[in-house]
Amino acid sequence: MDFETIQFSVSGGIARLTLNRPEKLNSFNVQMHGEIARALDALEADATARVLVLTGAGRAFCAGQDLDDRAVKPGDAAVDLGASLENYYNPLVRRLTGLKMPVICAVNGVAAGAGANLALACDIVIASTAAKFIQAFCKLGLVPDSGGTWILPRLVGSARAMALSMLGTPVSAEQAEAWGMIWKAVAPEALAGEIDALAGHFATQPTKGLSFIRQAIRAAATNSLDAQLDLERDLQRAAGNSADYKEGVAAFLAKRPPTFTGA
Ligand code: LHQ
Repeated sequence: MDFETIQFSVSGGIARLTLNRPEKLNSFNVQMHGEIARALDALEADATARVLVLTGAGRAFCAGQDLDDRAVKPGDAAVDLGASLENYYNPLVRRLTGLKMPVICAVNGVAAGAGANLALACDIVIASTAAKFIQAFCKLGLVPDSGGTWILPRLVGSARAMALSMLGTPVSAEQAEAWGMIWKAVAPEALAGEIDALAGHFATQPTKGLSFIRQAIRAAATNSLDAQLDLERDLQRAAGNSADYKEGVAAFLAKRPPTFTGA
């Protein structure tokens, strides 16, 4: 596929989407949103893909919205930032969180604004110790978006979410790990190896069961215990009908490694 602002590939069950505007710290413009949407269309249509890895090219992960983009730059014409969220960021977060496979984020460098919250919307976030997370919105008179006001308090609690959002204080990768904001912080030179190992693992795992797990954990943020018990029953029923469940049990009883197909 011909992309300019991203790189996208699927190989060996692993889909990789790399934000690729390094000179602008991989900030989002309309073209990049369009190209990501096309890549996600291709991903959803690709039955071989079993895990998505999201990362950034160059020294940054993503600096959020490109503040130089005509679609969001205050000028003579009125700009509707709500429309920008409605048309681009909200669909992106909805699609990423709704994918039927694990989504890993390799935060290779600074993640600011919508870039920070895009990373936090992923299932497993591993960050280089060269990275930091910045809720930069308050410095522009804006509100954290891309799900930031929803996910951040759930990850780090209201007190930290409020201060980080109102002050825009950078959070180091190590601090983010200590606070439970991300899964792990690793040395910059270890990031690619960690991500490859994790993606390679997921490419051989029961994809359907994993997608039910992410669905259940995400639903738990708003469900009552009663509703969650019902959801677990429904998802377990569906998981129990999967080929991978049969294979997992058969492999266990035969004392051999399972061969999961993702079905
Ligand atoms: C950039 C950007 C950038 C353009 C670095 N845009 N050029 C949603 C809906 C609609 C509208 C509004 O927003 C949103 C959501 C949002 O994401 S709002 C938040 C937008 N993002 C920010 O406010 C972050 C702005 N960037 C920064 O604060 C810094 O660049 C960080 C802390 C990310 C990195 O700092 P440094 O490592 O010191 O790099 P730098 O500032 O020197 O940036 C390098 C270049 O990248 C520089 O260009 P230049 O031509 O001077 O080399 C920057 O202008 C450019 N750049 N972020 N968002």
